[in-house]
Order: sequence, then structure tokens, then C-alpha cells
Amino acid sequence: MLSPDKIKTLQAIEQKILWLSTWMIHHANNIRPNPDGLKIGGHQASSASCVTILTALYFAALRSQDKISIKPHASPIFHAIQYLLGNQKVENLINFRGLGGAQSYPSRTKDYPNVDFSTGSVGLGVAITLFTSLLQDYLSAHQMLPQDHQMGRMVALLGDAELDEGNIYEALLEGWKHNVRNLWWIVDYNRQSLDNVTKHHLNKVIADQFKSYGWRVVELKYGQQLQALFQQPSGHLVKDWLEKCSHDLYSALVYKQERAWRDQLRQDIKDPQLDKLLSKYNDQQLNTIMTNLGGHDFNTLLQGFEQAHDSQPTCFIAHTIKGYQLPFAGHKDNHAGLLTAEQIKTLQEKFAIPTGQEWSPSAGMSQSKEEIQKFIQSSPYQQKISKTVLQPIKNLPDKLPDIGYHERQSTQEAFGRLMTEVSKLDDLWVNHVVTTSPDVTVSTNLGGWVNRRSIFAKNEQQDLFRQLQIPSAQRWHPNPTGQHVELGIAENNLFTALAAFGLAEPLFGQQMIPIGTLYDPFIARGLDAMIYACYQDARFILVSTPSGISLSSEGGAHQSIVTPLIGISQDNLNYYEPAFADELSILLCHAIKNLHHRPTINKSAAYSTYLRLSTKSIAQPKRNVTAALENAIIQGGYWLKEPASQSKLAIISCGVITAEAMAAWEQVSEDCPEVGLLVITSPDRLYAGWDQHQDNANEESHISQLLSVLAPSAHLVTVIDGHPATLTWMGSVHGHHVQSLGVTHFGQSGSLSDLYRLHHIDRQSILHACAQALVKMF
Ligand SMILES: Cc1ncc(C[n+]2csc(CCOP(=O)(O)OP(=O)(O)O)c2C)c(N)n1
Ligand SMILES: [Mg+2]
Repeated sequence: MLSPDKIKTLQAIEQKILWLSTWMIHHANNIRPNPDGLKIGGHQASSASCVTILTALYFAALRSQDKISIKPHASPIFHAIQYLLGNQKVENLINFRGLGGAQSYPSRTKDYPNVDFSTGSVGLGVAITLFTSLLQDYLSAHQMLPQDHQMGRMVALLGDAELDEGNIYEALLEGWKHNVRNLWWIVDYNRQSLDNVTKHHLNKVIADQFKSYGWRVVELKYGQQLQALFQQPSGHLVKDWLEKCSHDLYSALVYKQERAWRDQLRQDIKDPQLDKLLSKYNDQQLNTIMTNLGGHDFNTLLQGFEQAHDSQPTCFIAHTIKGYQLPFAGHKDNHAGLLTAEQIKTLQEKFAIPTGQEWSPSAGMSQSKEEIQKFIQSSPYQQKISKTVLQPIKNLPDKLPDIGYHERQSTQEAFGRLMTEVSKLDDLWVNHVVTTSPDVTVSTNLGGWVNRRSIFAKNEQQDLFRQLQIPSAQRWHPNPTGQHVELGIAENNLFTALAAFGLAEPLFGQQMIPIGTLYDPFIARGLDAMIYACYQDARFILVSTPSGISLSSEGGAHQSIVTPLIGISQDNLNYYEPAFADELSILLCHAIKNLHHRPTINKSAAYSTYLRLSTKSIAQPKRNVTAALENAIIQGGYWLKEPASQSKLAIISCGVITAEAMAAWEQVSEDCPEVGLLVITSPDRLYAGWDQHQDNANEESHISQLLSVLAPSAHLVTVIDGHPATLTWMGSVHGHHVQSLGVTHFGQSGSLSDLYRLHHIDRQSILHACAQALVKMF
């Protein structure tokens, strides 16, 4: 425990952080010029609520090997802390929520290196800490951490209403399966959400849930002043009253302050002894005691943290007050509330901050600057451990192993074959591959890879089916050297795990090659977590299969239509949809090599990859892939059938539907030999290149070059097993006419030929579109 003097210093730092965060928001909303006249926002109440907890963590409890994720709307507190730690510039605080200023919500990519995890969409920043603890265990078991690595704690500060988010429980269950450890989740239990006061006894429900998953629960309900009051004669009456006091009544009394406590206690506790106890305090003192909750008391917090010194995952329920020490404390509408200029002035006077010194890190503090600095520098978090030296993965492949020529195969089969061959390599880079899948490992063809590289488990487990000699194609033997993390079905967990594993380099100094597989339609199920992974520049490869209506009989619920549009529009993610096995081999290899490039000046560059594959087997071209073709495949497309110069018609296809396009091309080209067939491997990369080069007269984009061979009046017939708008934009590259075929309605069960016909993406429909184009031309 800290000495009383040190606790005093912590309190002084807490007050400074509270002031800076409140002022930062006030300044952005009321003082900085605001040409738009729109609300700038920031959350003074939510920030104040966790000021004590975060001060205790950063200046006393966190160790330098720990990582922390902070509820998004506490961003001002976080920036103020970083400012005191010397990691944040005052200009950024002044420009809070402005372009280039301190971000609204802590951001790994837009703030500075000290942000361990970006947050914003509540729930996700909590769950990622769990998967980061799993990652740390994985790296430790694979001896991929420096020898002197000290296992860090993954800490999340979350709001009590944040626990409404289902992804948290999905993560908890997954964590239970993997025996996760070294986790601290600290609930800022202020009994309020955005709209409302939370339901009474939520804390008990939360505690029960965590306990059932094997977590330790430490409830930090009362501060030391309240605990001392309980020890006094008839103090237990006040404790009993508080235990029963509903959330809304407590919050309302916090807001009303002072006299309200005495009146309410007298009204509710009909015991003559009570008056004797209450008479010891004036209204102000009584208010201070009654609002002395555990989450605002350093001794209580630090004692609580000490209870969780081992590696058992621990949930702290720290009772706090939303808007702590601010005039709207406890008011149910305070979430977006902002102090008035008058209220700010009063607060400034309370903190003894002279006018003009509002941004000072020390003004108004009774301790000297030097004393504060000495204290900050001696905190465990500031004790720098030797920074891990980055070891980039050596000898990444130029080519993936040969899987032989197969006359017909699907891209999913090719993926399985490639991964099986990769699993046999002795190359060191393969040791950096970690695969993961939400209960679709076998059905996405990762079985061969897993048979050789095993399932990851911290402790070796027996394959009982094998021991009992029950035949199975899956030779799964979970052990600490396994390279496949098997997840339950929750797709949110897949993406959150990819987010964590994809940050292995910045978090632990170890480059990984995380490859996740799932069914394409279920990207939608985990989409927010996928966006979250991309938002913080996690590096991963996503393989989604099957996709589109090409999985035929499974029906509309399993057929994906929107994913190509997601692929195009998702920032920080390259979307590819190969038609043939040789394209996939090139693209997977490229994805692996590209993964760990760090940002360059090329704004359209992305480093993670999404491969949309299919289970439909199609005839494969027998060809030697030249360097030029390889380059074109990576850039997003190539002419499978070259058009004649100034041709007036081209068929453009993407992915598995290329087989239908090919059949249509063969027929059209009999009458119209000038027609070309353009195969698109990435609508996304083509679009990004076109977008980037539009204003650049000196460089032509790949798609512009490809289409420039056509006559200006040419017609394009595009086709994809996905939403047709994915390719429609290509008409704008040179002003060509375009007719786009694709899927616009939920699919149905049916044979492939029936479904392709129904959705007008079959050979006949492509032919029909070509015929219409030819009619229009002549
Ligand atoms: C996924 C998602 N939905 C909604 C929001 C908007 N939102 C931000 S904070 C908040 C209330 C959070 O309450 P709580 O977690 O208790 O935090 P407090 O401000 O009380 O500390 C909401 C609904 C969000 N950021 N993310
Ligand atoms: Mg809350």
C-alpha cells in the first residue's frame, strides 16, 4: 500500500486530470473557434466517473508490461494522463476532436504509440484484451517472446452499460474454454448508461456471470470514509440502507446533494439512534461521506487491485459516480452534458487554477512540479522494461508450394491444398502462421493444415477418439506447439482474435501471419469486430468460403450478396476474389508477403487481405503464369481473352462465375471475334488504384490501362456472384456503356444451374446481355 503522503499526491494528480479533461472538452466546445456551429462534444460526466480508477492504474497499479484498453468516452482522461506522463502535446489537447488533435476516442493509429488498443464501438475494446491475453499465452508457449519477457496483464476499463454488449459474453465463454489469465476487467459502475439509470442489482448479475466463467470478482463498493461510518454505533443501519438503495434513488440523491441525504435517511430509517450518528456531520460532510464510493477511493482501489496479484482473471466492480465532482453528478441526463461557462469558472476557482494557466500540468497543486515529476517517474508503469527488439519474419516465400494441376477444382479446395503443402515446409516463416476458425475449420478446408500443425492448447490434451481407434480424418492433438486456435461459432470472436493476433508486432514485438477462415455470409455477423480490427491496423488474412449463391442448395440464409461491396469499401483491407487455383496461390503468397509492410506514402495501400472463395469446382486453365500475369493478378485483373484493338464489346467477370462468363465468351466470340474476356481478381484493388490515379495525369491506373484497348463506345457486360454494383463503376473509367449482372435478391435453395438462371448470372443471361449490347451498337 502507498503511504498517506503518496495517496495525497495521487489525489492531487487525480484532481489535475479531472480539471484537464473537463477543461479540454469545454475549450473545444466553447472557446476554440467552431466555424461549423455544430456540437463538438466530449463526455465530461463519463470521464469524471473513471478519473480515480485511471489515476490509480497509471500512477500506481499498472506495470510497464501491462496493456490497457479504455472505454471510448473516457478519452479526455486518457489524453490528460498521457499529457502528465509526457507522451501527449498540449497542442493536441487544445485541438481535442479537431483535425490532427487528440482523438475523440483513443486511437492506435491516429494518436500516438502509447495507445494499446483503439476503442469506439463499445464492447470490442473489452473483448480484445481477452484475445490479447490468449495471444500472449500462445507466444509464450511457442517461445516467441524474449527470454526476459514478463507476462503482462491485459486490462480493460469498461462502462457498466457496456456490459449490455453481447460480444463480451461471447468472449467470456471462449476465454473460459482457453483458460485465459492475466486479465483485469474494471467496471466503472456508475449506474448510468447514455439514456438512463441502470437496473438495480445489475452488479449482482454481473458478479454471478463472471464467477460462473471462473473469474474472481472483487467488488469495490464503499470507500474508507463510508466503511468507517459503518463501524460507528448504528452505522450498520446506513449500510443496510445503502445495500437496498435503488440505483435511481442513489443517483438522484448524488445530484441533489447535502441536505437530501439527511432527509432521505431519516425518512427511510426509523431508528432513534440514527439521528445521533447523523448529528456528527454537517450536510456537506455527510454528502462527502455518502458519495465516498470504492471507485473514488485510492486506498480501496489499491487494496482491491492487490487482491488480484496472481494470474486468475479478475473482474472489479468499482462503484463510481457519473459526473464525479461536477455539478451534474448523478443526474440521469448527464451523459452528453457540458458544464456552463459559469460552472467552469467555479470549478477553476475550486482547483485554484489562475486564469491563463488552464493547460498547466501543475498549476493549483500544493505539491511542487518536481515532487509530482518524481512521483510520476517512480510509478511502476514508468519503469521501462527493455523494449523488445523487432525480428521481422525472415525469408518469406516468393511462391507457395506447387499443388499440382487439377483439371477442375474450387478455390476452396485449392486453399486447402495450399495450406496442407505449406504445413509440410520446414521454412521458418511457417512457424509464424497461426490459423483460427469459428468451428468451421474442417468445412473451410483447413483440416490438412491442422492435422500437421495441430491445435493450440496451453496444456497437452489427448485425442480420445484416436486412442480408442475410432477412424477419423481429423488427427487433432491439442498441445502448446499447435498453430491453430480453434474457436467456438461466434464470428465476433474470430474477428476480435484476428484483431489481437494481428497486433502481435506492435504489442509484443513479434510478427505473426494470422489466417482466419469462415463462411462468407457470416462476415456480416462479425462485421463490427472486423471493422474494429481494420481500424486499428491489425494485420491478418481472412479467407471466406463458400460465398455467393454458388453454394446453391444451402439457400438464402447462407448465400452472401453484400460482401464484395464490403470488400471494396472496407479501409485497410485488400479484397480479392480469385477464379482459379493459380491465381489463389499468387494472391495468398502476396497476402503473406504484404502483411507486415508498415504505412508508406501510398494512401490506397492496405496490408490485410480478404480472399472470397468458392466451393464450386470449375475448369482450370493450364498455363505458365508469367511475371506480367502475376503482377496483373495482384493489381486486380487481366485479359483472359484479349479483345481486338478498339473492340466494342467486353465481358468482365469476377470469381467463380468466370466459368459461366467463359462459356458465354466462347459462344459470342464465334460471331464477334473482337470480344474480350476480362477476369477481375480484385474489384477493390482496381477501384483503389483508379480512385488514386484519377487526378494524376502522369500515371494511369491498372483498370484504365486494361480498358483503354477498347473503343470509346464499347459496351461492358460485367458479372459477379455478388451485388452487381461491385463492378458497375468500371463504366466510368473511360465512359463505356455498362450492363452489370449479379445478385440483388436473397437467394433460394436450388441447383446451381437453376439459381444462376434465376438470378441472371448464367451463360444464357450473359449472352443475352451481350446480344442487347450488340443490338444497341448497330
Ligand atoms: C456499439 C456502440 N453502441 C452505442 C454507442 C454509443 N454510446 C457511447 S457511450 C454509451 C453509454 C455507455 O454507458 P456506460 O458503458 O455505462 O458508460 P458510462 O458513460 O456510464 O461510463 C453509448 C450507448 C457506442 N459507442 N458503441
Ligand atoms: Mg455507466
